[in-house]
Amino acid sequence: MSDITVKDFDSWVKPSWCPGCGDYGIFAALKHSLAELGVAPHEALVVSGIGCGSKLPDYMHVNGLMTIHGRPLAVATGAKLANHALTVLVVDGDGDAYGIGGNHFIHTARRNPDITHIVENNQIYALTKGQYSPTTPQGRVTTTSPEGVIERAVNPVAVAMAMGATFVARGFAGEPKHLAGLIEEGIRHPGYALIDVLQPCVVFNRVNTYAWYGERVYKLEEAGHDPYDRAAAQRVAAEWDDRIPIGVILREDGAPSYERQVPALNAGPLVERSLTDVADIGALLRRFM
Ligand SMILES: Cc1ncc(C[n+]2csc(CCOP(=O)(O)OP(=O)(O)O)c2C)c(N)n1
Ligand code: SF4
Ligand SMILES: [Mg+2]
Repeated sequence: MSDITVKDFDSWVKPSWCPGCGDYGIFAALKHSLAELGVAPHEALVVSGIGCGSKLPDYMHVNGLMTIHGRPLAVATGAKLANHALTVLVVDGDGDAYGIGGNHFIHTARRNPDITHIVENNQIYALTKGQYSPTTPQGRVTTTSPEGVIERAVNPVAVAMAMGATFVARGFAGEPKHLAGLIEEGIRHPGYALIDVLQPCVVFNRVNTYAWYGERVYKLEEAGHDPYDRAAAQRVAAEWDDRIPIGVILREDGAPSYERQVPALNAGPLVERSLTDVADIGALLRRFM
């Protein structure tokens, strides 16, 4: 039994999210899952991008890094390659993860580094005041789609599966206990784990509210879904509107993580090696001086 508690992750910086924002539920779930797993603040790294949700590392006592918009997965992959022992998480918004960071998203899913990716999916660009995002439903009126969004919405869980992801889940910010369980499973999974989180934005998304989700979400584990069955996972991933599944949609055990397969790291992660073991510093200096 670990003596790490949720309080260990408390910071003196108070969140500036709007009252009622779904990010509070996600924040609580994340702290709870780390405490439950006995991961101490110095053993975890939380990387974010830019957005309302991406402010999260600022509010938490943990190794935190707010990167640039759309790039947290690339930075997190570098950290994991350097230090395999670190529990690496990425927390960012739907615009960050699936829009500007969409290319990193699909390639990280197929690369399979041991990173847990929590996406605060409010279906809008909230920080910049209400432009439509890749997950905004087709036809929705926003500040940048006054006549309705033309494009079809991205289905992130289906995309992750198509790219070969080995752990794909969906949570709901209004069910933080359930979400904490999903985050725990994602952290335990030794590969890339996507946890797309339905996150009400009480200011810029007045349609997908707590009540709207509350009437629709159902738990996959209670419905007898088998996450090891890829065909069943594809069917579940296609469900939306009247019934929205939350829980582990797909998992695959035994696939090696990316960092375990990089030949240059056969002798161990960089943090465990001396600089002279990794490179001939003298030769490098002579070449570039
Ligand atoms: C390269 C770059 N392009 C655009 C922006 C402006 N920008 C900041 S946050 C953001 C959208 C954030 O949306 P999302 O990731 O969904 O986060 P949310 O605010 O909804 O939590 C944009 C477009 C930026 N900071 N950097
Ligand atoms: S604008 Fe929306 S996403 Fe941003 S803090 Fe407020 S409720 Fe949360
Ligand atoms: Mg968003």
